[in-house]
Amino acid sequence: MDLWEKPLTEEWFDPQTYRPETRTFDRHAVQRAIHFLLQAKNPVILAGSGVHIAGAEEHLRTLAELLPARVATTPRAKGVFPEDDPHSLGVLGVAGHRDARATLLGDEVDVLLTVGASLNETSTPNWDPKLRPSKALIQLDIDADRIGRNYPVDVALVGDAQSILVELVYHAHRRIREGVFPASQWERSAPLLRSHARYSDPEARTSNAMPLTPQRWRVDLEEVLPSDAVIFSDIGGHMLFNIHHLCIRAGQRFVINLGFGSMGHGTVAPIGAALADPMRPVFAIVGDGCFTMNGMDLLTAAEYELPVIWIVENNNMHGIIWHGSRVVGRALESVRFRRPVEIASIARAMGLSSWVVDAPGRMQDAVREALRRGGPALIEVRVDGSIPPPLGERARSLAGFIES
Ligand SMILES: Cc1ncc(C[n+]2csc(CCOP(=O)(O)OP(=O)(O)O)c2C)c(N)n1
Ligand SMILES: [Mg+2]
Repeated sequence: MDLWEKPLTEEWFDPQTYRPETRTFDRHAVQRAIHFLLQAKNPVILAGSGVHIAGAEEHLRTLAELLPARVATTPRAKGVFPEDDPHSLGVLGVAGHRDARATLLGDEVDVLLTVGASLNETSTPNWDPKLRPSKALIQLDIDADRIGRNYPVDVALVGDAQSILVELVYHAHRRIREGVFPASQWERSAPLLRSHARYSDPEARTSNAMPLTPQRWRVDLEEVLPSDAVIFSDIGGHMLFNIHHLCIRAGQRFVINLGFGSMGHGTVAPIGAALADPMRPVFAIVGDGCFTMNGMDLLTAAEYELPVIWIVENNNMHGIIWHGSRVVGRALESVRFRRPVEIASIARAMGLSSWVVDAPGRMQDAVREALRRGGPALIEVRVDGSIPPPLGERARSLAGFIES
């Protein structure tokens, strides 16, 4: 105690004095990158979470429109480029979209620019060699040590994503003024699909089935998600459904903690977000497994009347483990709950407004009412747990590991 109570006489240093920010750029590298990008017939940008950290969303859009380039994001960066934009390929990697996969792993792409993406296992479909473009790979990263680590690069752009995108746009404009015409052919290709057909299971998105499909209520939710919403996802099958089936638009933000992927981040972190940015509507989409591991933290939100809206997808199981184990070959029955938990009642006992949604077309009213009331709220969605999340290639590749 006496130690803790002692006044400190330490001198504190401004972080800038010992952790300088990498805002510089290499002009020659920028010029080379623009040379390749303006010559590219099918330029593609793969945007990672560095775009968000640098606050470079607008700069990314400017460059993409200028060329034009088609843009995919990593799962973690979902939404840094608006997914309803005509140039959006969606997400590449775990639970990602057909357009991103077909384009980035196809043979059309001649120049690929990656921005703030570490090119890890989940975002590169297991370091697929087909990700390499035919003419040039341009890798932009603030950490020089990441460059060329997983794919050989033709142009390395070391630095902050915003600073370098500003330079890329500046130099592209200059070259265009000098008479160079961008060679991009994308405008002549068939436009990308934007309706339900864009997704891997379009029927489930419009299904009126009961029990409710995990896809359908997410489509319902999109109708009422505010244009500046921050949406947290926890870890599990619900995360895969979130990555695949929510369309994140300009102004919205999607957050997942894919680092160590610990259950609970998506349940608890939104409390911090609501404290940090009280003007933005904060949502959390979490599974019943994550919720029952960490849900007591809702008391903090109740205590401080923080307007977080939790949507708990209740499938009575650790769905990703059950479905994943079936793909790998042996269903783990122990991860299904024998007794269903009434999540909405837990929330009510803690002083939150709560609703149960168990039918198509009902999510909208629950969300509108939660937003109108303004305090912490929880919506329990009861879904058909037998519908597998979009595990896709990842499950097959994990299955491969086990066999070998
Ligand atoms: C702390 C922690 N324990 C275990 C895991 C492994 N794990 C990942 S997802 C998951 C189950 C998630 O269940 P739920 O929240 O109900 O999501 P669902 O898959 O059903 O959508 C488990 C056990 C983990 N990621 N973190
Ligand atoms: Mg579950």
